Amino acid sequence: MRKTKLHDLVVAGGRPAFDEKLHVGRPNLGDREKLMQRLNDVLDRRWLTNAGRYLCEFEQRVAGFVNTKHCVAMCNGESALQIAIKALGLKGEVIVPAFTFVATAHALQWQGITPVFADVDPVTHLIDPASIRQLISERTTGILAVHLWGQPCPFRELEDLARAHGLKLLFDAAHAFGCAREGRMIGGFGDAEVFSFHATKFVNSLEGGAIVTNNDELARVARMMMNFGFVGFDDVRYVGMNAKMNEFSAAMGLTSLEAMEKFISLNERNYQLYRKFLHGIPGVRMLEYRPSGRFNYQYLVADVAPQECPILRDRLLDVLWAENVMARRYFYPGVHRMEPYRTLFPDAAIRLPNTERVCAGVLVLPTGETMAPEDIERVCEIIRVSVQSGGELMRLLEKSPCRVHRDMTR
Ligand code: T4K
Repeated sequence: MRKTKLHDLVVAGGRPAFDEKLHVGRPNLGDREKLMQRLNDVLDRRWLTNAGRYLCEFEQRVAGFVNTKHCVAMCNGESALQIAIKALGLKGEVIVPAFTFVATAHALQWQGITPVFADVDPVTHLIDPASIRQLISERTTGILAVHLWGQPCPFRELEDLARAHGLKLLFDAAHAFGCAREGRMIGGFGDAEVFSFHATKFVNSLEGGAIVTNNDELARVARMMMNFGFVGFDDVRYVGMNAKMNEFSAAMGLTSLEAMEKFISLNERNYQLYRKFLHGIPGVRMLEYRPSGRFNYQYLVADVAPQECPILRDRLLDVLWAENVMARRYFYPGVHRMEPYRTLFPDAAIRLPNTERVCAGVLVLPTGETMAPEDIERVCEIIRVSVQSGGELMRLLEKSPCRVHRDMTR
């Protein structure tokens, strides 16, 4: 159903714009037939996991694509982060952005390392080197920066800071596969970088992650750690864990990799359509990407500015969910406001003003291969009508609050 006026909206008595839910992380699938061939081959050969053929091919292709000496693929991005952190020998305190997915901080806290939260740039949402500088202490052993939304971090400043203070530099590149800055692919920065290939990522292996690095020793240690610490059949040298990627995941990862360029161009098309259809709506803007980079556009990030937009971001989310548009307010309320960090650092918000502001404004919109151009136009119509109806809509929502974003049904 098209939306042109307040009473067309579900919250004002209309019918939903979409019969089916539109999701932010709807997986891209790639060539199904090729995937099925690979899965059958895995079953025929009865080699299901533990350094299988598809895993080795996936690692080689990822390393070749991002131009690093090593790729160590694992069962998910958070495990890969944990192993990278351990293999790098981080301890004490590590500086991380407060505006990220909670896995970034958990990967440290899980092994008794204190995440120290830095603020972010209010425009790019990336970690702010000036904030990091103020947080470096005698206990700091590293910086764990995040290429948020696939935008490369300010790597020169971060490399200078790490060098000047003798710190390790690790990048959480969960959002940034296929991205580049100034001609350098994400993957080769710092001591190591970590990708996620979770189902919701534009290249996915169902669940999956990887450490990429040019450091031979780091790759060797990481490979042991993710296989219980084994070197040979009977020789264990480290406290390891089981973080191996299985063959079905690797088969999916390869199939997804082969369709990557198609996914990027669809995501970019979707991004440009959102920009076009949201243009001129007061206080609602799409994230702008720097011209010098290559991006995967897998997260379509809008910002709803409270001073300019007559409707609050959270009320807009209520309206969208009622229409079956499952937009997300990633990464609300900020890692520093989640447990255990909220209790450990009750005053953190005071020195994170940009994080607080960004958390209150971000709205991530559905994209991926299942979104047709007319779907995007209709999502934007809902936003336009909501903003145009501003005060009246806010009063209506106050009378019959419809906090649908708390309903997690799929
Ligand atoms: N670092 C950063 C910066 C990250 O963003 C992440 C993960 C990590 C590290 C850790 O990497 P992994 O260990 O996950 O490999 C999702 C993803 O689970 C997570 O991978 C991702 N970041 C995060 C940003 O988003 P949730 O809790 O929002 O997922 P969920 O289940 O609500 O799904 C998101 C949307 O996708 C929903 O609208 C439903 C839809 N969906 C999801 C799945 C799994 C589908 O349509 N189909 C599906 O199969 O965390």
